[in-house]
Amino acid sequence: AALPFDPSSLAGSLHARARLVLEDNWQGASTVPSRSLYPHQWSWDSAFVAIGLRHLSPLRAQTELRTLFSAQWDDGRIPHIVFNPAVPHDAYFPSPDFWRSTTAGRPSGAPPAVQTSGIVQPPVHALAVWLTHRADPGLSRTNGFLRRAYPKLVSWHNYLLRHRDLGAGGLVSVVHPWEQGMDNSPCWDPPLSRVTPAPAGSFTRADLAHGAPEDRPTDLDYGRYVKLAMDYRDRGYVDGGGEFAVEDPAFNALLIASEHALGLIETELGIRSAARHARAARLTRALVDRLWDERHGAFLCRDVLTGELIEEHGVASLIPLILPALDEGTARALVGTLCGPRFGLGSSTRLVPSYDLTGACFDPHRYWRGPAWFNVGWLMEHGLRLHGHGELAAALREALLTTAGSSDFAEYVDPYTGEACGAREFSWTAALTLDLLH
Ligand code: 9WN
Repeated sequence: AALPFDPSSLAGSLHARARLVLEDNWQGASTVPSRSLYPHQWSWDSAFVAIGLRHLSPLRAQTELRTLFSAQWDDGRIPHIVFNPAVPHDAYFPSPDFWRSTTAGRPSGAPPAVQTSGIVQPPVHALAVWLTHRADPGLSRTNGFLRRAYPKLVSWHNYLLRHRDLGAGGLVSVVHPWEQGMDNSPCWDPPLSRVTPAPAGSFTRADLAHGAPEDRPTDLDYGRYVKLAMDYRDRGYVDGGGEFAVEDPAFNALLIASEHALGLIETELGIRSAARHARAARLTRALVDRLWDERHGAFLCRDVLTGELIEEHGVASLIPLILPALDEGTARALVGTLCGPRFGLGSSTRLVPSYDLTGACFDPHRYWRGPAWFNVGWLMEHGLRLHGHGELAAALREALLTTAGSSDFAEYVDPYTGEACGAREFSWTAALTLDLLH
């Protein structure tokens, strides 16, 4: 009889290469996104990494997440960066002395023993915890992984829902473009245009030592990122009152998906989960009520400070396709947009661009203004399968795997040609490749 296919048995295979990337980027208790460009632990990167790592070592995936959770603040926030004290300060900007999480009276209950940033990233963690638990439920029961992660996830989601509903409409706002994770998306251009940038000479970027300037955000973008982060820090990381607050469809959709995962975790732990699923349903309704744009068949971002929807189509507008409770009409419209001229899937592109191909700001190489990213592709592949578009999902999966291999696990790629951009041997590209192979 034929043996079951074991992808790891092929030396030099995509599986073996992806595994090597994760081994090289492992620091002993967590994984760096890239050894050159991002030499610390990042929040949503670690969640995606755990999703792949669980196929190699469920214990290591658990450790990845536990390390991140040990940097959680008393108010529940999970910081977007956990700094490695062994890495020189000038290796990444902004460094710990910019964020000052352990000084200035431990703002908002930042942990005393580890240095972190003060902003957050998309809440993919409950999903990652649930999938990591499922990879080896026996181990997780024996070492209490799920039981110990649960209260941390609850307080993380409560932080977002209690402190970040800045638009008072039941959704979470991000207060910095880095929080949403798609740093220089053209969706941020209108709200950012109101922010006076920090003077160019007042900080030194470290990213340009490792990345081509035409693939990265501009100096003007950075000036504004710095100004917003400094103001937040100087307010003691207290929410409300800042110059930037945006309700984003991807951030909120990931929160909803993670609320459902938290419901599954509760059932597994013998805790009633009805309230959790009801909250996810409420959030889904708020997402549709506040951000759905019928005319374009896409979700949009809402600028909370003006109350206006932002008329730019970043790929975040499609990510709610991952939600099982999305009604079929909305899901169909999203798939239409994904395959239409703005994103071109299956006609002009084989991967999902990060921004509208027809948009005035489209640039196939500049970071989140056009290139295709693998975490986005992975999410869209799931969404397509979930809503019954198996053929499209299979073609996207194939394209993601081929391009991950040919680009040496690039951070992002030209959505037309698959040409590698940014860092190579990027952790979530390798991790999600492994997940797609299993
Ligand atoms: C700022 C680590 C992170 C990702 C983000 C990506 C990029 C950082 C940067 O790298 O952002 O957080 O310095 O550009 O945009 O999504 O988590 O991989």
